[in-house]
Amino acid sequence: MEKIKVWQGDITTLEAEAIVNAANHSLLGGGGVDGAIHRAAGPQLKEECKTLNGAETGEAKLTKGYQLPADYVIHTVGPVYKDGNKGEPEQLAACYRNSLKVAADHEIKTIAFPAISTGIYQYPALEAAQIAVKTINESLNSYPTIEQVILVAFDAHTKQRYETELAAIKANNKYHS
Ligand code: AR6
Repeated sequence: MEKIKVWQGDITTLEAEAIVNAANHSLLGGGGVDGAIHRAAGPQLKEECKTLNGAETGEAKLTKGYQLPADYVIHTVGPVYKDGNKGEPEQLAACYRNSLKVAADHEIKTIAFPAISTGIYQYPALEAAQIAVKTINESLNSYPTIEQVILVAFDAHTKQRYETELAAIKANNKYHS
C-alpha cells in the first residue's frame, strides 16, 4: 500500500479513520472545508469543539466524527498567509506534523488532509503543496503506526501539484516506503 496517496473530492465523504479540518482559532466552525465538515458531522461536533478552548496556529486537537464516515476529526489552525516571512512555512508544517502526532497518539492508522490554508487563508498553492508533501513524508519516519496518509485535493490543479511533488520525492529516493 502506498503510504501517501492523492485523492480528489470532498473530504467529508472519505472513510479514513480521521479527517483533518482546516479550522480557525475558535474551533467553532466557519466557511470552506470547516463549514462542510461541521455540516456533515452534525451539531454534536460543535458541542464537543466548545470544550476544546480553541487552538493556536499550528496546533491540532481531536474530536469524534459524529455523522461523518470518519471516526475522528483532527482540527488544526493553518496560518493566514501574509508575505511568507512571518513564519507561515513553519506554521503550516506544524499543522501537518502535529496532526500526524495526534493521529499516532490515538492509534489512528489512516488520516486525510485537505490543503490547509490554501483557501480563505490564501497560502500560495504550490508552496503549500510542497510543504504538505515534504512534511508528511518526513514525519512518517517518526510515526510507523500510521499506515496511510491521504492528500485530498478539491480540484484537479491541486491534485496535479501533489502528484508532481510526490514524484519529485520518489525520484530523489527520499520517499518513505
Ligand atoms: N473537501 C476537500 N477540500 C475542500 C473542501 C471539501 N469539502 N472544501 C474546500 N476545500 P479553506 P483555509 C479546500 O478556505 O484556507 C474557514 O472559514 C479548498 O479548495 O477551507 O485553511 C475556517 O473557519 C482549499 O484548497 O481553509 C477558517 O476561518 C482548502 O480546502 C478559514 O476558513 C482549504 O480552504 C481557514 O482557511
